[in-house]
Amino acid sequence: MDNQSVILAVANPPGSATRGIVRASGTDACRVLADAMDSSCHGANDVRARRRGVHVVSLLAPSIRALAIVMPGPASATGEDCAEIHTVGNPYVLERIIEAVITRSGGAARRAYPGEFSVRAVMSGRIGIASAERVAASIMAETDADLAAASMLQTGAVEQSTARDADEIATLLALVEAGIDFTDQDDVVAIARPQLLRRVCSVRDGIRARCAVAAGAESAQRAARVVLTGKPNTGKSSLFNALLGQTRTVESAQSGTTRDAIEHACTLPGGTEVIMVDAPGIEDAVHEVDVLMQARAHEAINRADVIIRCSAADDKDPGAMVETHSTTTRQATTIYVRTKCDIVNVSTTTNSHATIATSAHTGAGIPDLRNAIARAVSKHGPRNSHEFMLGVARLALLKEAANALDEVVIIDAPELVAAALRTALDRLGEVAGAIPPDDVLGRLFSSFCIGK
Ligand SMILES: Nc1nc2c(ncn2[C@@H]2O[C@H](COP(=O)(O)OP(=O)(O)OP(=O)(O)O)[C@@H](O)[C@H]2O)c(=O)[nH]1
Ligand SMILES: [Mg+2]
Repeated sequence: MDNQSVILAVANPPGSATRGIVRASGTDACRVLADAMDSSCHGANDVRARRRGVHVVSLLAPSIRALAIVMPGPASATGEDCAEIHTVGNPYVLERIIEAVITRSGGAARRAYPGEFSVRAVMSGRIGIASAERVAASIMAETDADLAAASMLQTGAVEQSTARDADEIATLLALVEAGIDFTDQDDVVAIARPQLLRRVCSVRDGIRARCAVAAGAESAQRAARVVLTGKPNTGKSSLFNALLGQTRTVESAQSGTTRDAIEHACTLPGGTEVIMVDAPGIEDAVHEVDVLMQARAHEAINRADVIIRCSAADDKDPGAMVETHSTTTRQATTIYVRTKCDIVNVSTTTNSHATIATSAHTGAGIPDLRNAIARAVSKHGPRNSHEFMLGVARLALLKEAANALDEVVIIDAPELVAAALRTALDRLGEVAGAIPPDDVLGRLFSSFCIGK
């Protein structure tokens, strides 16, 4: 990753806003921005001189007045010189500013990659890898539960246990190296291989166990996706709105009203938050748009943790829909629901499965359905096992450490054993606080958005 260029990005969310921000970071950030300003304006000289503070400037292209905020390094978010241009929140104007700055920079500036501002903050030691993971998790959060999980990413438990592992591996490495260096001296005894293997395997198994707990905690923390599905016009959207307690999606007597998967966070009894998804009705695709709708519906079903299969109370052949859905690839829990039960009374037990009778119009059965979803979601595991919450970067580092320790078990030559132990020690050291190498950072920061 190139650390020399000045990186630029729009730092506010996509779309129009009252104010817009172009963010720059890099050793030459102030000079590069000043070159895109009218130098007869005092503010441009303050920016060029890296003077901390807010300066009024005139941009050359487009020719508008703006505020420039200068935050010289190392006391800045990235540790480098940072500067921001605050102006009108028009995406077109912000893009023009970035283009103009890059063009005038003579190759010194470029657009930032996703997460690159945070990469630089980690590289310069301004934030630790755990904080960066927390930023990544916060960016991707869809619910309050996701945000809470993001905040748990920095409990320190992982660092402490990893520091203990690193300590043990450092001891073993010292013993192995002593064996290599002093084989001719009687009073230095290298560690016996069985003892070495026992201690290495103990550390490795501990690491793997923590990785497994972390993976479990991650999936437990992720809000479950609850997808409503069934034939067109079954009353899925009406049920979706009834479950949410607000009208979020269009209901209509016309078949095929819902054309896209619509998502909304929903809090269930007991406080569990889920992502409720209203999907297009399942039917044979005739027109081009039907193909797209069916693709959206199947995509939603395939990502579901809980599937609510809806069939209308007056549907003479509700089983047909059940067959259509048998291609689901994930292990989702299915809840069978009869809709529109205010029109016709239905039996809620069939030979194969229990069914919940509902009516979006009268509200009958909605509390039962909400309870059933909460029960189904709770099957996905405890949602508070976040002591060992890990982000993707630290998880990858720990896995690499465990893999290196696997090598110790299968190779015999002391030099190679020492090299593998050193690799494991480096990875563990990175988790316990040191700076991780570029490739691991790349894995983490590819999940960021530009400007973060
Ligand atoms: N009587 C009665 N009518 C309902 C109920 N739920 C939905 N409807 C009616 O059924 C029709 C279809 O409702 P929607 O919720 O749009 O059905 P949908 O399954 O989302 O339909 P598509 O999006 O086209 O697949 C509308 O006219 C609703 O008013 C209900 O509980 N009782
Ligand atoms: Mg609908």
